Amino acid sequence: MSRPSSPDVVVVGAGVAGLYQLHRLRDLGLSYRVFEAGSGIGGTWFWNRYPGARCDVESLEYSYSFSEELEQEWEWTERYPAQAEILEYVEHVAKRFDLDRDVELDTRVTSAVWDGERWAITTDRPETVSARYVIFATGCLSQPKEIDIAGLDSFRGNVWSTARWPHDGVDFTGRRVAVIGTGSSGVQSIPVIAQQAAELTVFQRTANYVLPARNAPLSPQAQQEQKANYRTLRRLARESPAGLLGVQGEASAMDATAEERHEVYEQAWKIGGLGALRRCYNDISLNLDANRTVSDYLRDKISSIVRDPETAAALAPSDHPFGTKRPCLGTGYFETYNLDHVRLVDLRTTPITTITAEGVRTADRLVEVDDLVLATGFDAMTGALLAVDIRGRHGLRLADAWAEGPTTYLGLQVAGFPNMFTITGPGSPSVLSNMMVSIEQHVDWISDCLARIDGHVIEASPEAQERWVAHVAEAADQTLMNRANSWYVGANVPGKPRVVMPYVGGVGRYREICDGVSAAGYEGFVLSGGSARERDHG
Ligand code: NA7
Repeated sequence: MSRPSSPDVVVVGAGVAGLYQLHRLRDLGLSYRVFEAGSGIGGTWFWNRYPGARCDVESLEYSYSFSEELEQEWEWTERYPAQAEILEYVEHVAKRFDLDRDVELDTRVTSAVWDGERWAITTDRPETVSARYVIFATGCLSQPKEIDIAGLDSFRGNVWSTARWPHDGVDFTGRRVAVIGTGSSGVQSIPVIAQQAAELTVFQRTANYVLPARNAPLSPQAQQEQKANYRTLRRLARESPAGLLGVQGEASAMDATAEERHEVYEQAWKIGGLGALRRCYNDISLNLDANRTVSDYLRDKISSIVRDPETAAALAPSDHPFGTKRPCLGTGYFETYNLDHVRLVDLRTTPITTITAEGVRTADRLVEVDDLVLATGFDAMTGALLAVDIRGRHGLRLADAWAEGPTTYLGLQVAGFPNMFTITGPGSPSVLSNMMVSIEQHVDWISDCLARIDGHVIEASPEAQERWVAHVAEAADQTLMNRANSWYVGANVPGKPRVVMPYVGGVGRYREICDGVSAAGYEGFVLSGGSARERDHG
C-alpha cells in the first residue's frame, strides 16, 4: 500500500490515544501516517500482559464515548476489565472503524526535527517522513524504568518484566520466584503468581496503600442500566475532578467524630475501588490531619488481615500520606502474605546488595530463585517523549528544554516546538484521571484545533507556558502531592528533576480552561505562516 511521504500529520503511537486520534484525523480529511513500535495495537494493554493485569477504572467508564453504537454494542464481563478483555475491546474498535489498516506496526519513531516549516520524522525503518504536524500519543507509563540493580546480568534464571510480558505467558508452577516492586503491577501480579509458584519472595522498597478492588462479574441488568444513562454519566465524568463517577463528600474529615469516620471508611472499604475512600471527605488530599485519618484506618486494616505482625508492620505504608503515591487496587493482596510459601523482604531494613547467579542477595541473606520478576515501574510522563530525539526551533532539543523538568502549555504543546502536540502530556490531568476521559478530551481539542487553524503553524507562547507551569505548580502546592517520593514527581528515576508533573486542578476545571483557550482564538498560542495545506497536498 502506498503511503504519503509528506502527510499533514504523523501520529506516534497506536494505543487508546493514537487510535482515536487516527479516527478523528480521517474524519477531518487530513492525510496522516501512524507509527507504532509494538507488533500490535493497544499500547499499555499490548505490553503489560503480566498475570493479574487489570484496569483500576471500571469497565463501563474505561471505554470510548465517541460512538453511541460502540458504547451500546460492546458487552463488558467484569466490574474491572482484565488486560486481555481491554485489548480485545481496542482491537474490536480498530476493526469496527477500520483503523488498523492505517497503523504501521513494528515501527519506532527515533527522531523528530522541525525544519522551520515541517517535521522530519525518522523511524527505525529506512524512510524519513515530512509532516506538517506531529502528535505524540506515546503514553504516560510506557517507557519502562531502567533497572539499576547490581549483578542483574549474572543471574542464571529467567528475568521477566511486567511491562514487557511474553505473549504466551509464563508458567511458574513448581518454581521459586522473586518479585521486585510493589506498585500496581506488583500488587496485581503477586497474588496470581503465588497461586502457581512453589515459593514466592516479594522484595518491597516502599509499602503502598492497597485498596480492595472488589472485582466481580458485571450483571447484564447493571450494564443495561448504566448504558441507558450513558449520556448523563459521560457528562458527569467529564465534569468531575478525576474523570470518574462517584459522589464527592462535601464535609471535612475533621468535623466528624472518630466513630463516624470509621463507619464512613468501613462503607467505602466494602464498596472498594480507587476513589471511594478519597471521596469520603473533601480534605483528604489537602489536609495532613484529615489524610492521617484514612492512612491510620488503612494501616489498621493491614494489621487485621496479615497474621505475622512483623510482615504486617512492613506492609503498612509509613513514609507518605494516602494518595500522594498512586494507591493500588488489589485482590487478595495482603491475604497472600498469610500463605506459607510467600515471604516479604523489607528492603528498608535489608536492602538488595546484588543479584547473583543464584538469586537475590540482601544485606543478611541470599534468596535463591529460578525466576525474577521486575515490577519496577516506568520513567513516567516524560520518558517516552524523551526517548525520541525531538528538536524544535533552532535545533532546540526537548531534552534540554526539559532539563529542569517538563514545561508545557496545558500539557498540549511545548514552546519552541511548533505544530507538535502531546496527548495527555505533563501539565495536564492525565495520570490523575480516568485516562479514557483525558485522552478523548485531548484528541478532540487537538482535532478541532487542526480543523480551525487550517494548516497554519501553532506554537505555545513562552509567556503562556510560563504562566501555565506556575499554575500547575501552585495547584500542586495546595495539595499533599509533594510529600511523597512518587513517580508523579519523577522521584523513582535517579537524577530526574523533581516536579509535580500532572495537573492536579481536576479534569472538569481543566476542560473548561482548554475550551476557554480555544474559544478565545487559541489564547496563549501563536499562529503564524500561511496555510500549508495546498502545498503539502500538491
Ligand atoms: P510503580 O508504581 O512505579 O512501582 C514500581 C515498584 O518497584 C515500586 O514499589 C518501587 O519502589 C519498586 N522499585 C523500583 N526500582 C526498584 C529498585 N531498584 N529496587 C527495589 N524496588 C524498586 O510501577 P507499576 O508498574 O507498579 O505501576 C505503574 C502505574 O501503572 C501505576 O501507578 C498505575 O497508574 C498503573 P519505590 O516505590 O520506588 O520505593
